[in-house]
Amino acid sequence: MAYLGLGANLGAAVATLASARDQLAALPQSRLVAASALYRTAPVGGPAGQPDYFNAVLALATALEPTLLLEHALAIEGRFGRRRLQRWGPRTLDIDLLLFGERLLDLPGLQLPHPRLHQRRFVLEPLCELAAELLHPRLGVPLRQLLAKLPGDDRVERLNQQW
Ligand code: PH2
Ligand code: MG
Ligand code: MG
Repeated sequence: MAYLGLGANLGAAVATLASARDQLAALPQSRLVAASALYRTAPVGGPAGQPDYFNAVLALATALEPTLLLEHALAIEGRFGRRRLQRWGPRTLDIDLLLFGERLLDLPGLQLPHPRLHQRRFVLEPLCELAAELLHPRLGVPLRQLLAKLPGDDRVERLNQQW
C-alpha cells in the first residue's frame, strides 16, 4: 500500500485536493483504498504570512513502481499550475509519497519513507486515521506513537466537510 500526502494553500484548495484524489484513483494499476478527512493546518516553514493549508492523506493500492507513481503525481501537480519558486512556499497542489509498503528508497528526488513524515502533525494526524498501527519502516515504531510524541504546538484542525 502507498500512502500519499496532499496539500494545497492557493486557489480553490479543497476542490483541487478532491480532483487530485480522483486523478490518483484513476491511475493505471491503482485503486483508491481510503481517504482521510480534510484538515486545515497552519503553514510549517516557508515565508511568513502564507495562507493556511488544507491537507489530507490517501491510501492507494498500486502496482506502479514508486518512481513511476511519483512521475504521475508530479504531472498532476503540474496540471494545477504548480510552480516551484521557493522551498516550502505556497502552492496550488503538493502530492508527497509518504510510505510505499515497507520500501526504503534514497534517490535524489524521492526518499521513502518521506524524510520529514515523523515530524509533521499535518501528515501524521490524517495518516493515523488510516494506519495508526503501521510501523514506520525506518524507525520501527507505530505511527500513532510518533504522533503522540510530537510537540503539540502546530495547529491542525480536522474538518467535518466532505471532500
Ligand atoms: N507542506 C510543506 C511545508 N509546510 N505546512 C502545512 N501546514 N501543510 C503542508 O502541506 C506543508 C506545510 C512542504 O511540502
Ligand atoms: Mg510536501
Ligand atoms: Mg512535494
